[in-house]
Amino acid sequence: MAKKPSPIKKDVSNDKIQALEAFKEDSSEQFLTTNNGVRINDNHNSLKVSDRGPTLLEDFVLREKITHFDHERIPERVVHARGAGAHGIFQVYESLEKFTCAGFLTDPKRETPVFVRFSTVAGSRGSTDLARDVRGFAVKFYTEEGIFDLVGNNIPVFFIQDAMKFPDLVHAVKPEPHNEIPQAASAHNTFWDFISCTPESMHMIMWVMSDRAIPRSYRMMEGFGVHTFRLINAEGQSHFVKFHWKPLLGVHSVAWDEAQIISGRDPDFHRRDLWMAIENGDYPEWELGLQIIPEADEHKFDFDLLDPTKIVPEEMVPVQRVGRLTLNRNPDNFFAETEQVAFHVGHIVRGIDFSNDPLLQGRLFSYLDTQLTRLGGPNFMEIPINRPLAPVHNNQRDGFMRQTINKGRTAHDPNRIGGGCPFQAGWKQGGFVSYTQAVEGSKIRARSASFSDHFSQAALFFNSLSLPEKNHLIDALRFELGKVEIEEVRVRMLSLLAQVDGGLAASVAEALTLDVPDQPPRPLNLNVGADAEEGASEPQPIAFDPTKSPALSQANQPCSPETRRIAVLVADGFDASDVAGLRKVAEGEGAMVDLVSTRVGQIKDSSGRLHLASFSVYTVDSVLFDAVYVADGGKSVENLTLHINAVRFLQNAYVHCKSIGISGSAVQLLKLACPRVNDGGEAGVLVGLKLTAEFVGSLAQHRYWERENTLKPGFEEKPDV
Ligand code: HDD
Repeated sequence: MAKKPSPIKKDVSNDKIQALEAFKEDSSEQFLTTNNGVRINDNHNSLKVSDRGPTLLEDFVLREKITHFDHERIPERVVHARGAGAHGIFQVYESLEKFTCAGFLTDPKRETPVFVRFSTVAGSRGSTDLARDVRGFAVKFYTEEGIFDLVGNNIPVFFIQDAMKFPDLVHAVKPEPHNEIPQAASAHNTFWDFISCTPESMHMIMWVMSDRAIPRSYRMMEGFGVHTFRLINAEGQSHFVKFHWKPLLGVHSVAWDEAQIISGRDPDFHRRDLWMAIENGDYPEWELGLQIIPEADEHKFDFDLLDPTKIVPEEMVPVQRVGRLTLNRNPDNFFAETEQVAFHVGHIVRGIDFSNDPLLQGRLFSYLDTQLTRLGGPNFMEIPINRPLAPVHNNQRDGFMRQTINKGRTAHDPNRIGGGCPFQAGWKQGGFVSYTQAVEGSKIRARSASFSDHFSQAALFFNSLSLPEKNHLIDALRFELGKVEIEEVRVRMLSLLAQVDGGLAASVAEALTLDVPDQPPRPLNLNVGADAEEGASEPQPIAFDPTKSPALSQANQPCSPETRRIAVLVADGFDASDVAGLRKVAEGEGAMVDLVSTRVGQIKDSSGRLHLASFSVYTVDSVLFDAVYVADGGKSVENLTLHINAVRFLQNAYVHCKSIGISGSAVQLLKLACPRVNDGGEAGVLVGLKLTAEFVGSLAQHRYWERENTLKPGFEEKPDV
């Protein structure tokens, strides 16, 4: 199963591209027209009675233009409003027919077109990409047997166990209702009030406070289907499955301070990064991973497979990499494609089926329902980006903006007039048949006791992190709870954190000048209905599992200099041969080099030759790059030292633990920017001459987090209290 076919060819023209082509409009060398196709003679002046007189109601050109403009906006998504999308293809390595009959997972020759949309959850459409937040990772497969949407996130668990709580969760994290503050941030009272009353969210909170919530790039995120699904083979047999996306570039994150600066410098950082990578031909790639669990093993875990706040640790059930997703084409039009794309967990194809996860079951209602408001009616599936490639035949008719012209006089089933068409399809004819599962029980509002351990996997996650990652998580909690004004909420959170890890709770408490309560008050158990019997859903004893899962730490991720951006600081008088040497090595390794100077435009090297600086220290900051190299050249360096922005550029790169190359005389700038660094350098700071190869090599580590110890006192790993 692990065998890979030869790399997928990059510029596939596929059926979906052809299908979209029919709807595209290109106005080059065309006359301007009204929507009726009438050529417009003056697009600048409305029709008036004399040139200073009133405008005439008759002006159909003006009225059409303004009317259309007045209605250009549609409601943004209630969550995941901010996003970016791209087209691509998916191809399975080897047939998975043992487990599923889905064509796109059984035919290794088939290239299935996909559209992927990445998003943040809480912010509005215009909010920053770098908010601390979960990232949506939604994949639409246009398979030959219909559309399959894998509507996942970059975090494998969720805040809540039952869809019933979703509106409350979202109301809590969104800006507070009285003053609509803050935008795209969870660091506020209502969010933490909700969380402090919701112990089931503690595992998710660990992930959201970790570096996973501030990715370096969409291209460097894992994706997860979250819920347990089913795979169904041609014999109708079922296996449970967890879906994963594994980025070939590895999982990497920025620093929180950096994220906040990026939010000001370039709120479109992730969107731009995805766009540029595809334009440059650096197509982002992920492998589809499956954790397959035989039905017979359903109850062999110490958690419930139906509980969306739990992972199946990769060390328990390995992730088999079964295929590859390549994003190779940017949309032509953001609104038509990325904004109008409608994902739905209920878009499923034969060979895949649902589990009884109560969160998933609620989602099955929500996604279809939301599109009716967002896209204005039941015909949203006819919008080009949402149309399946598989032919559509049914008796659904009419509604707002109907595109299809259905022929014939029958729109009912059964019928004799239309010859009984369209027919139902049996299983052997490719019909979708829901998996036959025996179900028995009383009608009750309840949650299974097997869902009640809220802390073991939160602890597993925390324990599995490297020391810098733990520090980042603690700092994130200090930041978030530091913004909470209500002491009771902070104290309740400390109680919950203490049940994850005593050292963690103590470190957070220190920054809040609070004590961790000795006897954590029993968390308000809002899982229980008002009439439930006292103690009826008392949590199970907490089975603390100290085992580490190395797969959870980003410290164990692949990394390479590929597609990384190096800022080369130069000013008039720089040493061009130094920069040329760096460029050669860097580009050879797949990295990108940009000259950043004290102004944009032409600058002179030491021999008077002109070079183009695309950026200046006044238009960008080092937060927008992966590494900084300060080129040699006495005059150039002296010039840079006069600009506080150049000094801060280098200082930020140091503070954010990036690779730094200091060539020859550039040490003067280093001394100014980072007085604490000695000439011998330190982790990730290379000082000297002819160190280009070493410097480019150092990019492969992504970050030198150990430098953080020089910036402030850090977290010490202590035994649990
Ligand atoms: Fe959701 C959008 C992912 C729980 C209701 N969700 C949405 C998107 C993603 C997710 C990636 C954006 C899709 C796009 O790019 O257009 N949602 C998740 C995951 C969840 C989850 C991984 C838990 C495992 N969601 C969830 C629940 C509900 C919703 C429990 C409601 C009961 N989600 C929605 C929604 C959205 C949505 C309101 C907003 C816009 C849309 O659907 O199309 O229906």
